[in-house]
Amino acid sequence: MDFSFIKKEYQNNGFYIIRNAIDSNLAKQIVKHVKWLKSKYPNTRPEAFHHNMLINDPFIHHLLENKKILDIVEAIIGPNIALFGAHYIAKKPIDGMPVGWHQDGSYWPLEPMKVVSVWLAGTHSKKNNGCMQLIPGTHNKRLYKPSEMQKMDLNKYVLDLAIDPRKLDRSQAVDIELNPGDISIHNPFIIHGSNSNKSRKWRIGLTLRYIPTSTFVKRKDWECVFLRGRVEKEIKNIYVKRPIFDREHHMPFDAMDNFR
Ligand SMILES: O=C(O)CCC(=O)C(=O)O
Repeated sequence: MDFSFIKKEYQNNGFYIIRNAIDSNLAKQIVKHVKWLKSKYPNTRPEAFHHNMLINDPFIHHLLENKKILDIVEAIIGPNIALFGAHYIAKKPIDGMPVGWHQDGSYWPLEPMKVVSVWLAGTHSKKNNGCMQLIPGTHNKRLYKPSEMQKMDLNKYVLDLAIDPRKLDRSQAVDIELNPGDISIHNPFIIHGSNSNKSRKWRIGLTLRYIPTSTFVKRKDWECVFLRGRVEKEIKNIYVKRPIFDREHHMPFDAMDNFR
């Protein structure tokens, strides 16, 4: 599908929402995956199901192979695509943790900072259960350095650094309200965050970070997934092998037979 129309909106606003990007059955399997990870890692909060727990998981690879999402990503970063980050930010009912205001690029060792984030909704993600909020236009500003940010308590916040909210015009923030299967995409410079989830319903999102294969991830032994186009031989990123489904170690899912 041709998603080239997205690029202009994305460039102007720093984000874009695509409704029904994946079908509702796949969105339900995202929720099931989070519950499965919760029993696999009982001592980890579900806001912290990070890259290392996901990168060799066949269900995640199944999602990453989704043609529509890759077409959307291609419209933004071009035809040679890899994933360098995956993270479930799954907020439990009643005490799901907030994400302080930040720009993703402040954290990332990318050369150059060419990257787009996809936020994929497994559940409804609304104002009342702590949806992502972002401040349009801030993608044209400079990146805050980690040294200019506040240290946050990881027992209370999802991320360990945040921009002092008094430095921001939060009256301009927009709520990125999504239904299961919708996605939003956002720019690494845009300032965003989210409130806690005090509602009685889960808020489950999967963030996926895509780079062109010409971007180098300058972090030792960091594993990426090559997804489309061609690998740039002179860029020494590490790409994982496609995993093989194994009932003992992986969640069963609809397309697991393709992973044998
Ligand atoms: O899931 C959230 O509430 C925040 C997401 C976020 O910070 C991101 O995807 O970069």
